[in-house]
Amino acid sequence: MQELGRLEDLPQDYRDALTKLNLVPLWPSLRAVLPPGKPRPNTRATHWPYETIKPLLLKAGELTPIEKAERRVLVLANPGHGLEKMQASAAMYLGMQLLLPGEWAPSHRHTPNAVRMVVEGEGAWTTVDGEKCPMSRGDLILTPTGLWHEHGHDGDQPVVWLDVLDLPLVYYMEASYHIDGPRQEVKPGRGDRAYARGGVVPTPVFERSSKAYPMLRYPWVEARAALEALAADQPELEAVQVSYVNPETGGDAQNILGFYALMLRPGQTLQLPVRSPAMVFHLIEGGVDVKVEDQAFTLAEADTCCAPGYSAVTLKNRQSDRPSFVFVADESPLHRKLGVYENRG
Ligand code: 1HN
Repeated sequence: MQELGRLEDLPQDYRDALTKLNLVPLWPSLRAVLPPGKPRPNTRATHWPYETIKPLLLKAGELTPIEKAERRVLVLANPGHGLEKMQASAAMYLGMQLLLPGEWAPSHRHTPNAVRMVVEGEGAWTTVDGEKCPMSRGDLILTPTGLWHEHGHDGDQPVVWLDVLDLPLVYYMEASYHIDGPRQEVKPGRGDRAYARGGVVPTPVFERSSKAYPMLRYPWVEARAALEALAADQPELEAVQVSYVNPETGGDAQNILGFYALMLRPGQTLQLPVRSPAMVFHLIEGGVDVKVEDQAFTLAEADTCCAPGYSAVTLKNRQSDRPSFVFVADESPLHRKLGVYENRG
Protein backbone atom coordinates (compact mmCIF):
# COMPACT_ATOMS: atom_id res chain seq x y z
CA MET A 1 0.00 0.00 0.00
CA GLN A 2 1.29 3.39 -1.02
CA GLU A 3 2.41 5.61 1.85
CA LEU A 4 0.81 9.01 1.56
CA GLY A 5 2.18 12.47 2.18
CA ARG A 6 2.00 13.84 5.73
CA LEU A 7 0.77 17.20 6.92
CA GLU A 8 4.30 18.02 8.09
CA ASP A 9 5.55 17.54 4.52
CA LEU A 10 3.69 20.68 3.47
CA PRO A 11 5.17 24.17 3.92
CA GLN A 12 3.71 26.00 6.92
CA ASP A 13 2.59 29.00 4.85
CA TYR A 14 0.64 26.67 2.53
CA ARG A 15 -1.04 24.96 5.51
CA ASP A 16 -1.90 28.34 7.03
CA ALA A 17 -3.39 29.51 3.73
CA LEU A 18 -5.61 26.42 3.60
CA THR A 19 -6.72 26.79 7.22
CA LYS A 20 -7.67 30.42 6.69
CA LEU A 21 -9.99 29.38 3.85
CA ASN A 22 -11.53 26.42 5.77
CA LEU A 23 -9.74 23.97 3.50
CA VAL A 24 -8.05 20.69 4.49
CA PRO A 25 -5.80 18.41 2.43
CA LEU A 26 -7.30 14.92 2.29
CA TRP A 27 -4.21 12.78 1.76
CA PRO A 28 -2.67 13.10 5.26
CA SER A 29 -5.94 11.81 6.77
CA LEU A 30 -7.10 9.44 4.05
CA ARG A 31 -5.82 6.24 5.70
CA ALA A 32 -7.37 7.22 9.02
CA VAL A 33 -10.87 7.73 7.60
CA LEU A 34 -10.57 4.81 5.19
CA PRO A 35 -8.35 2.17 6.83
CA PRO A 36 -7.33 -0.87 4.79
CA GLY A 37 -9.33 -4.11 4.99
CA LYS A 38 -11.61 -3.33 7.89
CA PRO A 39 -12.66 -0.44 10.11
CA ARG A 40 -10.67 0.64 13.14
CA PRO A 41 -13.43 1.04 15.69
CA ASN A 42 -13.14 3.35 18.68
CA THR A 43 -15.56 1.01 20.43
CA ARG A 44 -13.66 -1.18 22.87
CA ALA A 45 -14.88 -4.47 24.25
CA THR A 46 -16.02 -3.37 27.71
CA HIS A 47 -17.60 -5.16 30.67
CA TRP A 48 -19.83 -3.45 33.25
CA PRO A 49 -20.41 -5.83 36.18
CA TYR A 50 -23.74 -5.17 37.88
CA GLU A 51 -22.34 -5.78 41.36
CA THR A 52 -20.07 -2.74 40.87
CA ILE A 53 -22.86 -0.56 39.44
CA LYS A 54 -25.62 -1.37 41.92
CA PRO A 55 -24.13 0.21 45.08
CA LEU A 56 -23.23 3.38 43.17
CA LEU A 57 -26.71 3.55 41.65
CA LEU A 58 -28.32 3.15 45.08
CA LYS A 59 -25.97 5.86 46.36
CA ALA A 60 -27.22 8.12 43.54
CA GLY A 61 -30.69 7.44 44.97
CA GLU A 62 -29.51 8.99 48.25
CA LEU A 63 -27.50 11.82 46.70
CA THR A 64 -29.89 13.01 44.00
CA PRO A 65 -33.66 13.21 44.36
CA ILE A 66 -35.60 12.22 41.25
CA GLU A 67 -36.76 15.82 40.78
CA LYS A 68 -33.11 16.83 40.35
CA ALA A 69 -32.37 14.03 37.90
CA GLU A 70 -35.56 13.47 35.90
CA ARG A 71 -33.95 10.17 34.94
CA ARG A 72 -31.56 8.79 37.58
CA VAL A 73 -29.10 6.98 35.38
CA LEU A 74 -25.48 5.88 35.47
CA VAL A 75 -24.33 5.72 31.87
CA LEU A 76 -22.30 2.71 30.72
CA ALA A 77 -19.75 4.69 28.73
CA ASN A 78 -17.18 3.13 26.43
CA PRO A 79 -13.67 4.41 27.24
CA GLY A 80 -12.71 4.02 23.59
CA HIS A 81 -15.06 6.86 22.69
CA GLY A 82 -14.18 9.00 25.73
CA LEU A 83 -16.47 8.72 28.75
CA GLU A 84 -17.96 12.19 28.21
CA LYS A 85 -19.45 11.04 24.90
CA MET A 86 -21.74 8.67 26.83
CA GLN A 87 -21.74 6.05 24.11
CA ALA A 88 -21.33 2.29 24.29
CA SER A 89 -20.70 2.05 20.54
CA ALA A 90 -21.07 4.30 17.50
CA ALA A 91 -24.87 4.12 17.62
CA MET A 92 -25.71 2.66 21.04
CA TYR A 93 -26.16 4.32 24.41
CA LEU A 94 -26.52 2.22 27.58
CA GLY A 95 -27.58 3.33 31.03
CA MET A 96 -28.65 1.74 34.30
CA GLN A 97 -31.67 3.58 35.69
CA LEU A 98 -32.90 3.53 39.29
CA LEU A 99 -36.45 4.30 40.38
CA LEU A 100 -37.27 4.18 44.10
CA PRO A 101 -40.66 3.29 45.58
CA GLY A 102 -43.13 6.14 45.16
CA GLU A 103 -41.00 8.05 42.67
CA TRP A 104 -42.22 9.33 39.34
CA ALA A 105 -40.08 10.18 36.33
CA PRO A 106 -42.16 12.74 34.43
CA SER A 107 -43.59 12.40 30.96
CA HIS A 108 -41.59 13.44 27.96
CA ARG A 109 -40.96 12.43 24.38
CA HIS A 110 -37.88 12.65 22.22
CA THR A 111 -36.43 11.77 18.87
CA PRO A 112 -34.04 8.98 19.94
CA ASN A 113 -35.61 5.52 20.25
CA ALA A 114 -35.29 3.80 23.62
CA VAL A 115 -35.93 0.39 25.11
CA ARG A 116 -35.84 -0.77 28.73
CA MET A 117 -34.63 -4.20 29.80
CA VAL A 118 -35.80 -4.71 33.39
CA VAL A 119 -32.94 -5.81 35.64
CA GLU A 120 -34.48 -6.15 39.08
CA GLY A 121 -37.37 -5.18 41.35
CA GLU A 122 -41.13 -5.39 41.05
CA GLY A 123 -43.90 -2.82 41.10
CA ALA A 124 -42.62 -0.23 38.62
CA TRP A 125 -44.37 0.63 35.38
CA THR A 126 -43.75 2.69 32.30
CA THR A 127 -46.60 4.39 30.51
CA VAL A 128 -45.85 4.67 26.80
CA ASP A 129 -48.31 6.43 24.49
CA GLY A 130 -51.04 5.93 27.11
CA GLU A 131 -50.31 2.22 27.59
CA LYS A 132 -49.30 1.31 31.13
CA CYS A 133 -46.61 -1.37 30.93
CA PRO A 134 -45.78 -3.29 34.13
CA MET A 135 -42.05 -3.94 34.57
CA SER A 136 -40.73 -7.36 35.61
CA ARG A 137 -37.28 -8.90 35.37
CA GLY A 138 -36.35 -9.55 31.73
CA ASP A 139 -39.29 -7.65 30.20
CA LEU A 140 -38.42 -5.53 27.18
CA ILE A 141 -40.38 -2.29 26.88
CA LEU A 142 -40.15 -0.04 23.83
CA THR A 143 -40.34 3.72 23.89
CA PRO A 144 -39.97 4.42 20.17
CA THR A 145 -39.20 7.83 18.73
CA GLY A 146 -41.79 10.49 19.43
CA LEU A 147 -43.94 8.55 21.92
CA TRP A 148 -44.72 10.01 25.35
CA HIS A 149 -43.27 8.01 28.22
CA GLU A 150 -43.04 8.27 32.00
CA HIS A 151 -42.06 5.89 34.79
CA GLY A 152 -43.70 5.26 38.15
CA HIS A 153 -43.23 2.84 41.02
CA ASP A 154 -45.91 1.39 43.32
CA GLY A 155 -43.70 -1.31 44.86
CA ASP A 156 -41.55 -1.26 47.97
CA GLN A 157 -38.07 -2.11 46.65
CA PRO A 158 -35.76 -0.22 44.30
CA VAL A 159 -36.28 -1.01 40.61
CA VAL A 160 -33.40 -0.99 38.15
CA TRP A 161 -33.49 -1.31 34.40
CA LEU A 162 -31.08 -1.09 31.48
CA ASP A 163 -31.84 1.65 28.95
CA VAL A 164 -30.69 1.11 25.37
CA LEU A 165 -31.00 4.12 23.07
CA ASP A 166 -29.80 5.09 19.61
CA LEU A 167 -28.92 8.47 21.13
CA PRO A 168 -25.29 8.65 19.85
CA LEU A 169 -26.50 8.30 16.28
CA VAL A 170 -29.44 10.68 16.58
CA TYR A 171 -27.24 13.20 18.40
CA TYR A 172 -24.55 12.89 15.71
CA MET A 173 -27.26 13.60 13.14
CA GLU A 174 -28.10 16.79 15.08
CA ALA A 175 -31.65 15.48 15.36
CA SER A 176 -31.80 14.88 19.13
CA TYR A 177 -34.29 16.87 21.24
CA HIS A 178 -37.06 16.33 23.79
CA ILE A 179 -40.39 17.84 24.77
CA ASP A 180 -41.84 17.72 28.30
CA GLY A 181 -45.49 16.90 28.75
CA PRO A 182 -48.21 16.44 31.37
CA ARG A 183 -48.88 13.14 33.13
CA GLN A 184 -50.44 10.80 30.59
CA GLU A 185 -53.94 9.46 30.81
CA VAL A 186 -53.83 5.71 30.72
CA LYS A 187 -55.91 4.37 27.83
CA PRO A 188 -57.39 0.87 27.64
CA GLY A 189 -55.64 -1.75 25.53
CA ARG A 190 -52.34 -3.54 25.86
CA GLY A 191 -50.20 -4.70 22.96
CA ASP A 192 -48.74 -7.59 24.95
CA ARG A 193 -52.28 -8.95 25.36
CA ALA A 194 -53.53 -8.16 21.84
CA TYR A 195 -50.43 -9.85 20.37
CA ALA A 196 -50.19 -12.53 23.04
CA ARG A 197 -49.39 -15.47 20.73
CA GLY A 198 -46.94 -15.81 17.87
CA GLY A 199 -48.35 -16.55 14.44
CA VAL A 200 -51.73 -14.91 14.96
CA VAL A 201 -52.43 -11.20 15.06
CA PRO A 202 -55.58 -9.19 15.74
CA THR A 203 -57.67 -8.56 12.61
CA PRO A 204 -59.45 -5.22 12.77
CA VAL A 205 -62.61 -5.77 10.77
CA PHE A 206 -64.02 -2.27 10.94
CA GLU A 207 -60.83 -0.23 11.03
CA ARG A 208 -57.15 -0.67 10.33
CA SER A 209 -54.74 -0.40 13.17
CA SER A 210 -52.66 2.65 12.44
CA LYS A 211 -50.09 2.18 15.18
CA ALA A 212 -46.51 2.19 13.94
CA TYR A 213 -45.52 0.34 17.12
CA PRO A 214 -48.41 -2.00 17.99
CA MET A 215 -46.50 -3.92 20.69
CA LEU A 216 -44.64 -1.99 23.37
CA ARG A 217 -44.09 -4.61 26.08
CA TYR A 218 -42.45 -7.98 25.43
CA PRO A 219 -42.85 -10.05 28.61
CA TRP A 220 -39.83 -12.15 29.51
CA VAL A 221 -42.01 -15.18 30.32
CA GLU A 222 -43.08 -15.24 26.65
CA ALA A 223 -39.62 -14.71 25.16
CA ARG A 224 -38.13 -17.33 27.49
CA ALA A 225 -40.88 -19.83 26.63
CA ALA A 226 -40.29 -19.19 22.90
CA LEU A 227 -36.58 -19.95 23.32
CA GLU A 228 -37.23 -23.15 25.29
CA ALA A 229 -39.75 -24.29 22.67
CA LEU A 230 -37.39 -23.47 19.80
CA ALA A 231 -34.51 -25.33 21.48
CA ALA A 232 -36.72 -28.38 22.05
CA ASP A 233 -38.09 -28.31 18.50
CA GLN A 234 -34.67 -28.02 16.86
CA PRO A 235 -32.12 -29.94 18.94
CA GLU A 236 -29.45 -29.38 16.24
CA LEU A 237 -30.00 -25.62 16.01
CA GLU A 238 -26.75 -23.90 16.93
CA ALA A 239 -27.98 -20.40 17.72
CA VAL A 240 -31.20 -20.56 19.69
CA GLN A 241 -32.21 -16.95 19.24
CA VAL A 242 -35.42 -14.97 18.82
CA SER A 243 -35.80 -11.42 17.55
CA TYR A 244 -38.07 -8.83 19.07
CA VAL A 245 -40.22 -7.84 16.10
CA ASN A 246 -43.16 -5.66 15.25
CA PRO A 247 -45.89 -8.33 15.14
CA GLU A 248 -47.80 -6.52 12.37
CA THR A 249 -44.89 -6.29 9.95
CA GLY A 250 -42.57 -9.05 11.13
CA GLY A 251 -39.77 -6.48 10.84
CA ASP A 252 -37.44 -5.20 13.53
CA ALA A 253 -39.21 -3.83 16.61
CA GLN A 254 -37.44 -0.48 16.09
CA ASN A 255 -35.83 1.25 13.13
CA ILE A 256 -32.23 1.68 14.19
CA LEU A 257 -31.23 -0.88 16.82
CA GLY A 258 -32.07 -4.59 16.84
CA PHE A 259 -33.09 -6.58 19.93
CA TYR A 260 -32.83 -10.33 20.48
CA ALA A 261 -32.99 -12.97 23.18
CA LEU A 262 -30.48 -15.81 23.01
CA MET A 263 -30.48 -19.13 24.82
CA LEU A 264 -27.24 -20.99 25.32
CA ARG A 265 -27.84 -24.67 25.89
CA PRO A 266 -26.23 -26.31 28.94
CA GLY A 267 -22.45 -26.14 28.45
CA GLN A 268 -22.79 -24.71 24.93
CA THR A 269 -20.06 -22.67 23.26
CA LEU A 270 -21.37 -20.43 20.48
CA GLN A 271 -19.01 -18.74 18.05
CA LEU A 272 -20.82 -15.83 16.43
CA PRO A 273 -20.11 -14.80 12.85
CA VAL A 274 -17.96 -11.71 12.35
CA ARG A 275 -20.39 -8.98 11.32
CA SER A 276 -20.24 -5.24 10.86
CA PRO A 277 -22.59 -4.04 13.66
CA ALA A 278 -21.46 -3.58 17.26
CA MET A 279 -23.25 -5.73 19.83
CA VAL A 280 -24.32 -5.50 23.46
CA PHE A 281 -24.87 -8.52 25.71
CA HIS A 282 -26.83 -8.41 28.95
CA LEU A 283 -27.11 -11.59 30.99
CA ILE A 284 -30.70 -12.23 32.10
CA GLU A 285 -30.19 -15.65 33.61
CA GLY A 286 -27.29 -18.05 34.18
CA GLY A 287 -23.55 -17.55 33.77
CA VAL A 288 -21.72 -16.83 30.51
CA ASP A 289 -18.10 -16.36 29.47
CA VAL A 290 -17.71 -13.86 26.64
CA LYS A 291 -14.64 -13.65 24.44
CA VAL A 292 -14.21 -10.67 22.12
CA GLU A 293 -11.09 -11.18 19.99
CA ASP A 294 -8.41 -11.64 22.70
CA GLN A 295 -10.39 -10.18 25.60
CA ALA A 296 -12.40 -12.33 28.00
CA PHE A 297 -15.20 -11.42 30.41
CA THR A 298 -17.18 -13.52 32.83
CA LEU A 299 -20.77 -12.31 32.89
CA ALA A 300 -22.77 -12.80 36.06
CA GLU A 301 -26.52 -12.20 36.10
CA ALA A 302 -27.40 -8.56 35.27
CA ASP A 303 -23.91 -7.87 33.86
CA THR A 304 -23.59 -6.04 30.56
CA CYS A 305 -20.78 -5.95 27.99
CA CYS A 306 -20.25 -4.71 24.48
CA ALA A 307 -18.24 -5.78 21.44
CA PRO A 308 -17.24 -3.61 18.48
CA GLY A 309 -18.33 -4.54 14.98
CA TYR A 310 -16.04 -6.71 12.84
CA SER A 311 -14.90 -8.65 15.91
CA ALA A 312 -14.94 -12.37 16.66
CA VAL A 313 -17.27 -13.05 19.60
CA THR A 314 -17.62 -16.36 21.41
CA LEU A 315 -20.18 -17.02 24.14
CA LYS A 316 -19.90 -19.95 26.50
CA ASN A 317 -22.52 -21.12 28.95
CA ARG A 318 -20.70 -21.78 32.21
CA GLN A 319 -23.59 -23.84 33.47
CA SER A 320 -23.46 -27.47 32.38
CA ASP A 321 -26.86 -28.41 33.75
CA ARG A 322 -29.03 -25.43 32.76
CA PRO A 323 -29.42 -23.01 29.88
CA SER A 324 -28.30 -19.39 30.13
CA PHE A 325 -30.30 -16.51 28.67
CA VAL A 326 -28.82 -13.38 27.13
CA PHE A 327 -30.46 -10.18 25.93
CA VAL A 328 -28.70 -8.87 22.83
CA ALA A 329 -28.85 -5.43 21.25
CA ASP A 330 -27.08 -4.52 18.02
CA GLU A 331 -26.85 -2.02 15.19
CA SER A 332 -28.05 -4.41 12.45
CA PRO A 333 -31.22 -2.55 11.37
CA LEU A 334 -29.14 0.60 10.91
CA HIS A 335 -26.38 -1.15 8.97
CA ARG A 336 -28.88 -2.94 6.71
CA LYS A 337 -30.80 0.25 5.96
CA LEU A 338 -27.60 2.08 5.14
CA GLY A 339 -26.35 -0.77 2.97
CA VAL A 340 -23.13 -1.22 4.99
CA TYR A 341 -24.17 -4.47 6.71
CA GLU A 342 -21.54 -7.21 6.34
CA ASN A 343 -21.38 -10.78 7.53
CA ARG A 344 -17.89 -12.23 7.08
CA GLY A 345 -18.85 -15.58 8.60
C1 1HN B 1 -34.59 8.97 28.59
O1 1HN B 1 -35.64 9.63 28.15
C2 1HN B 1 -34.74 7.96 29.52
O2 1HN B 1 -37.10 8.12 29.56
C3 1HN B 1 -33.63 7.26 29.95
O3 1HN B 1 -36.18 6.84 31.00
C4 1HN B 1 -32.39 7.55 29.49
C5 1HN B 1 -30.94 8.89 28.11
C6 1HN B 1 -30.77 9.89 27.23
C7 1HN B 1 -31.83 10.61 26.75
C8 1HN B 1 -33.10 10.31 27.18
C9 1HN B 1 -36.10 7.63 30.05
C10 1HN B 1 -32.21 8.58 28.56
C11 1HN B 1 -33.30 9.29 28.11
